[in-house]
Amino acid sequence: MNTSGKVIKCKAAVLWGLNQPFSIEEVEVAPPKAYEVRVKILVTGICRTDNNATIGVMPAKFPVIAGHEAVGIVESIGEGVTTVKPGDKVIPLCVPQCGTCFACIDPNSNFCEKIDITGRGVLSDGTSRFTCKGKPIYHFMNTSTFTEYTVVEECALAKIDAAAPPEKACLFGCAFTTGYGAAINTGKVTPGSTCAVFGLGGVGLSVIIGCKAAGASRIIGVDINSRKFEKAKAVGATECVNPKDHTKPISEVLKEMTGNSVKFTFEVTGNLDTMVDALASCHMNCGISVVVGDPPPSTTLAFDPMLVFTGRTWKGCIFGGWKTRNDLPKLVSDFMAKKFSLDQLITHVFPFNKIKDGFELLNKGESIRTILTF
Ligand code: PAD
Ligand code: ZN
Ligand code: ZN
Repeated sequence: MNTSGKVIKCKAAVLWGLNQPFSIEEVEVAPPKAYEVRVKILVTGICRTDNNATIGVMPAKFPVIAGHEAVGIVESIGEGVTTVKPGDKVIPLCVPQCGTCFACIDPNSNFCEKIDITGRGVLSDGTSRFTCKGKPIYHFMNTSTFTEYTVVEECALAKIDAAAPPEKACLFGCAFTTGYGAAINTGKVTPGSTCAVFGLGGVGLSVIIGCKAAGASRIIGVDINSRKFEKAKAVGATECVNPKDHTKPISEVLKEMTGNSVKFTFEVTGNLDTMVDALASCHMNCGISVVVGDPPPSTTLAFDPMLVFTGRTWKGCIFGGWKTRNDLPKLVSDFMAKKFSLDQLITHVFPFNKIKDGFELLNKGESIRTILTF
């Protein structure tokens, strides 16, 4: 049946309010307006950032359809859309690439002004394409993928190889791209170096894959959940350490383990204390520490300025620093050419209506990535 130009009724997981459970509802998805695209979602991953939205750590407007790590097929396009067509395999982009803003023009920046990390929850014309029970439902991070159909702006879509397997390629929509890019683009890990990665979830494991690809000779995984160590080692960690097993600060433990030679550290938990620990853990003069975990909103951080005065560099990145529309198709091609494997990152594959089980596993620390299929 040709659905182009018509409202589509489909299943979606709606969050009616903060700290409310995901509720599977029938929603109406309006056709795309100019420069917008309606996408049939095939699979979507569960990321910590989605959970953060449910508890107010990531800004969102409610009621909302969350989700941002997906692969879909273009169902229909709005007026003026030229870069994708119905049938194309695509990844919705929580970091768009409009191509015209300051960040898009600057070769070293990817923080496109079209990004929605402040919880605007609407498309460019100020409205939503979702309704449920007569109420408008807000979008999330330009993507909203916990639904069978979504509408996104053309600049928030990367067209990928039609042969890419959706249940793996969805990880390019967040976890892999973020972590791998943090190591390659932001940290610029050097061959033979020693790295420490704080937080061994889907994003942290992807940082390890990036450190390994960059030629790091020692990669130390740090996590308060020792059940994460096996996977970390499987993707390239040379050793792992649990701060809870030590009475000394973790920066001292790492210094002793390495003879004070940790050059790169990555914070991939989103905890303020860990951000300072990771900074303190890299070499006092030439160390580079990268903040990848989402900091809680409206918080400030106290730290000893001596940590940077002596020469450490403290950096952060959104979505691994990639220019998303340009770079994602190339990353997917590298994956198809078997330059890296994503198998270790996927621990569970569930049908979409088991979304609550997926979040429960995440919060119990029992999953890396759960992929939901439609
Ligand atoms: P996850 O919950 O799967 O993994 C986080 C890991 O951190 C878990 O294994 C925890 O046990 C571990 N952890 C928690 N507290 C500590 C601590 N104090 N010390 C050491 N380890 C700890 O999350 P994820 O991998 O999906 O995401 C990780 C972070 O990255 C999270 O904050 C998420 O919001 C953020 C993120 N940032 C971007 C970006 O563009 N910067 C993109 C995607 C996700
Ligand atoms: Zn832009
Ligand atoms: Zn994410």
